[in-house]
Amino acid sequence: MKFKTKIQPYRAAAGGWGSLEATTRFVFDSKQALKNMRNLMRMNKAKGFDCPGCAWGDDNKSTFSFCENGAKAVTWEATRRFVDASFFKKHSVSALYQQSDYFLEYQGRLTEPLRYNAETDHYEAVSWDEAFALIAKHIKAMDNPHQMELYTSGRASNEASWLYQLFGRMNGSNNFPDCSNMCHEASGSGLKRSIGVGKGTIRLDDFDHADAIFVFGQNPGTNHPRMLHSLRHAADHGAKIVTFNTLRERGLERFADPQKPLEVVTSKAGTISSTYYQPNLGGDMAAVRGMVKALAETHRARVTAGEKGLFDEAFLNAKTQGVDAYLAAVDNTDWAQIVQQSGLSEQQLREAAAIYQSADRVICTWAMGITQHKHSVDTVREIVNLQLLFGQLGKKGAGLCPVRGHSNVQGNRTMGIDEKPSQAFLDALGSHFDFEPPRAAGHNTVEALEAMLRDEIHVFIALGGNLAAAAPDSPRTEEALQRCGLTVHVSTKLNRSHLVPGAESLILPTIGRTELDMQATGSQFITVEDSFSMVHASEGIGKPLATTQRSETAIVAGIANAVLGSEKVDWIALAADYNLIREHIAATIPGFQDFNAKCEQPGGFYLGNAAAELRFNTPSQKAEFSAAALPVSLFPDLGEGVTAPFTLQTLRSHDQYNTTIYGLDDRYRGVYGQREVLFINPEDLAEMGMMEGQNVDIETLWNDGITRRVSNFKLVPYNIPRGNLAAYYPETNPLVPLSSYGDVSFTPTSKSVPVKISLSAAVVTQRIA
Ligand SMILES: Nc1nc2c(c(=O)[nH]1)N[C@H]1C(S)=C(S)[C@@H](COP(=O)(O)OP(=O)(O)OC[C@H]3O[C@@H](n4cnc5c(=O)[nH]c(N)nc54)[C@H](O)[C@@H]3O)O[C@H]1N2
Ligand SMILES: Nc1nc2c(c(=O)[nH]1)N[C@H]1C(S)=C(S)[C@@H](COP(=O)(O)OP(=O)(O)OC[C@H]3O[C@@H](n4cnc5c(=O)[nH]c(N)nc54)[C@H](O)[C@@H]3O)O[C@H]1N2
Ligand SMILES: [Mo]
Repeated sequence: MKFKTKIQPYRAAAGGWGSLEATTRFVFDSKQALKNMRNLMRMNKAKGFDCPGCAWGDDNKSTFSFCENGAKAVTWEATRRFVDASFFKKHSVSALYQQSDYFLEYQGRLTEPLRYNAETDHYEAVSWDEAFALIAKHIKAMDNPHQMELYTSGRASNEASWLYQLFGRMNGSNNFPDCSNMCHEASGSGLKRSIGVGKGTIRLDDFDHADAIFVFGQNPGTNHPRMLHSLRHAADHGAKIVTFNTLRERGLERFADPQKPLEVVTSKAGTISSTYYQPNLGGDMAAVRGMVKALAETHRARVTAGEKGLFDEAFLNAKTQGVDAYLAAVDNTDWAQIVQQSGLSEQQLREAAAIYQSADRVICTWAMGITQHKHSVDTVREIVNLQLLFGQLGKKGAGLCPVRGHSNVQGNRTMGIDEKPSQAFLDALGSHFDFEPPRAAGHNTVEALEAMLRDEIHVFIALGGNLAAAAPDSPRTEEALQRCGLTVHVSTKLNRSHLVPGAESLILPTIGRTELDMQATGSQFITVEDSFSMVHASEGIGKPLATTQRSETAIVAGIANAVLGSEKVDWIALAADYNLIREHIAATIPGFQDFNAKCEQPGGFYLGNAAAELRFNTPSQKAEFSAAALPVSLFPDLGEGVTAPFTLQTLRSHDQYNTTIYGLDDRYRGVYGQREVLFINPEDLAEMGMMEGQNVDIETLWNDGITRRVSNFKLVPYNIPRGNLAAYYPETNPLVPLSSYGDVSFTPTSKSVPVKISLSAAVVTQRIA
């Protein structure tokens, strides 16, 4: 495939014509325009399916609750192109491995179960029963239950993921690595420690009541487009939107609502951010601390003058603990360190503090720019500290909002996809099913890969996702998968993970969320949970491409039945009627009483959040301040005299869904027809004696002697702080060391990789010639 490449800054607002155009192009390109349009219109409505795009909530009010990128997610699933055994007859696994992720994705839907033949290096057709029998054979041959890893990607439904965790635990292990480990883990860990619950405290309509919204480290224009409606609406009503983002992101600057035709026609775009700060990568903890330092100063000055202070003393006294130690830590942090680490001036941070202080109700939102660093848990807790000082919990229009990634990643955790489950949950599961669940903590994603590399893991099963491309340190991750005795992928589309098989490997084709899920007792719906703890039903409508595809729930049941039999759990009966699964969920997971009845409520039901009601499930039963010091460095000792000239973040383009590459454009950043680009500050470019458009190699500086390099990335000057770089994931995953992960969270540090760059060999030769 050949693409026309160009770099051309995008001058229009986000949304608007650009996204209407792009949406219609995607809808019509996929050759089943009518069916797609019908799908889009039913997305996120009371009846219909939940958008598989992101985990943003839905108000069920507007007629067309879809966005450009949701449209892509849906149309991509609805393709008529397919991959079956005859496709693999033509292509060996090693030949396919040479192809791009875009090529793999473009081949279409997987339609029949396939088994890898190591002798011929081709996948071949296998029956479902043979596939389940093969899995059972491998699992029964393990020396102990901890030799299996059950990976989950956040699109799996509540029903499928609950059944999956039950299977894993009945088989004896808590090894449940999942995509969340690479994503919002720091939010869960940080929030749990600070406020006792690892989820956001606000509801969607809180955005209508906020006076200020602080948006840290996220790019909603691309990754949560429906969030722009909430931000735009809030801004129109006078709320201040303050953005902290290393890059200038178009979607955070201006937004024309594509669902308001007048706005599009008149190009009347609304301003989103009233103030935009560009901290250094990893500089947000310092930035928030700087704000608090300024606020504490004002607070004390007022109190000394006999006036009412800034902080909410009543809230602090009644509901929190540790404020004095925290403020002492703030006093101990000097401005020089704050300015150096945040990359923002004292004046900018005082200005941000002034906006914060003038708002009665404040929401703080964040995503990967906060969670994929070494000190992410401390950074999340620093944001909580700020909010606690002002009592910004338990009131309308205020609170904490980690904006989740995958559409049901929050639900998966609620259902028990958790390598460190609570003892109470295990007790409930054990007594309901009369078995003794494993008590020891299992592996997260990094630990799972490490164990695989040590040859401690025999069976790897993935309920969705694409671990080979999503995990860091690609060559080591691929080797980890290849070292397994059996790898099993429950997937909708061909991806990189299928091409690094274990000694034996299976691809099990599943139907997607948009498709009709017909089981023995009739058509089934599933449920999901959004970022705002709303659980609702989702029912597909499209006819599956092949009768040989099965639902995720049926596949999990098939595996469990083959391994464990039906003595304790009649897995096959559960897969025949998902209501039965929901009855078990109701009996084992808090908040799900009368689950089946509640699914009838239009828009779903709210799970509740104790912290939002000022009940804190922490050791002190209060919200706990964290008094962590700012990190001394984001990197380990890189060797004598070695310092990293650049810090690289790896992020998403506009035309991708994680490792799924829809197209090669990144419209809002002005990149077309290519993905191997490196965003760099123009002054850094000049200082390096390099020019726009030249190709460079990027090499990681690390302390383990391993060379990590990617080549031929085109330099694109961009509005980004000096010393910071940005390039797309997953192309740059080979640069992220597996041993570089967040403290406590174990999340790979995808947003801070120490690197150096040099002109690529081809260019150097050209120059010499
Ligand atoms: N269309 C689409 N939608 C998606 C996804 C997708 O791939 N495509 N992925 C889904 C998933 S799983 C997730 S987790 C979310 C991801 O949503 P995002 O978190 O928005 O994803 P990223 O592209 O990684 O963008 C990170 C943003 O944070 C900024 N940033 C990076 N480091 C820092 C930092 O240290 N400080 C600050 N202040 N800013 C920083 C970057 O400049 C960038 O704007 O989106 C979900 N929705
Ligand atoms: N360098 C770097 N690495 C990162 C990140 C980063 O910002 N930078 N982000 C991290 C984040 S936030 C995340 S969440 C992870 C994502 O990690 P994963 O969730 O593992 O990856 P995805 O790309 O979302 O998975 C895509 C695959 O899922 C399958 N799939 C799609 N829909 C369905 C379905 O309905 N059912 C089933 N069974 N399968 C389906 C398809 O086969 C598709 O190829 O990546 C992480 N990796
Ligand atoms: Mo994510």
